[in-house]
Amino acid sequence: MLLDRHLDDDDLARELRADVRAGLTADPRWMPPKWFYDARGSELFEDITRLPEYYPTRTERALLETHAAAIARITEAKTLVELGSGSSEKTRLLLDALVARGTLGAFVPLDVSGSALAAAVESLTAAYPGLGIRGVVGDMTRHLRHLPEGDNRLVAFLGSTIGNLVPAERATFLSSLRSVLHEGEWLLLGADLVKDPAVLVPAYDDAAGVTAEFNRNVLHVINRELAADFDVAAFEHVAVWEPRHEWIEMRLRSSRDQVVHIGDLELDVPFAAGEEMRTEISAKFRRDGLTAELAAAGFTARHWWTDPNDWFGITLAQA
Ligand code: AVJ
Repeated sequence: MLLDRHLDDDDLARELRADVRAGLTADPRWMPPKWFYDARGSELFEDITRLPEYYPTRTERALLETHAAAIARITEAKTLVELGSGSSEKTRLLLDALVARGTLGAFVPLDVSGSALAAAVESLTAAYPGLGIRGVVGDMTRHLRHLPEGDNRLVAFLGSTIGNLVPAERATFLSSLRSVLHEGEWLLLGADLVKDPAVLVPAYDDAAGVTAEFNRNVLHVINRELAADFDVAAFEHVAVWEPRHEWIEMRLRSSRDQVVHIGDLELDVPFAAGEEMRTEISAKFRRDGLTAELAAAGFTARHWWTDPNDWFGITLAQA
């Protein structure tokens, strides 16, 4: 099994402690969304992608089904790199198109989760015996310089994961990605678009309550990893559209006055009744804004594909 590890469980444990200490002592309190995704959280996210209200995954998949052949023809990529690959399901559409085009020799998925990556590398190695597949365990905001060299690489960053970053973080991320690419190499970026809040908000506050469970899962993670005693049922799921920033904000609202003890940090965290902790931002984009952000980082947007509703966009940009 080919896996390069730049992050191990100790690194992740240290990062979680630092994030919990910083976020839970801040005003207002916050937690970064990366801690949603333990095994249970990853399962809940997979469930979210199948909810009737959650349109992004199926909309992006349909776009890739329609346009993967064009992406292969335009890029003629020899290496496909996927950032935050997770289960790599949508990746297969790109792999199939690039294999059919006859240019692809290698696939490099990068993810923070070593276990998810190992499973993906194993099943993809069986499905694509002709490809060199090498997983990189790492954080896409810190380990881009460890991506293998290759000529004519295509970096796929799908699912609108970029929406978890605030604008300044996006600028830093896109510039550092640009700096590891050679002129002419490619970025395929999937981005959820600004739309009616009557469509957006239910996508983050579904009727079945799956997103609420996903949101509260971060409290289970902190309880388990840091010997904390969050009463998970005493936190309510909140999803709001912030028009000023054009992002969805997920929060957890304390339903009563309570003090949470974080055992491993010897930290007591008071929550007032109604107090909200931010757990995720999910920014929504406009074509012009994205093109400008890409240009500021040194990318030229070459192609843009969207669905008939203009709900989700895929842009192909060149370094
Ligand atoms: C995986 C970050 C793209 O923001 O839509 C889904 C995560 N959060 N429902 C998103 C998520 C709540 C998702 N991303």
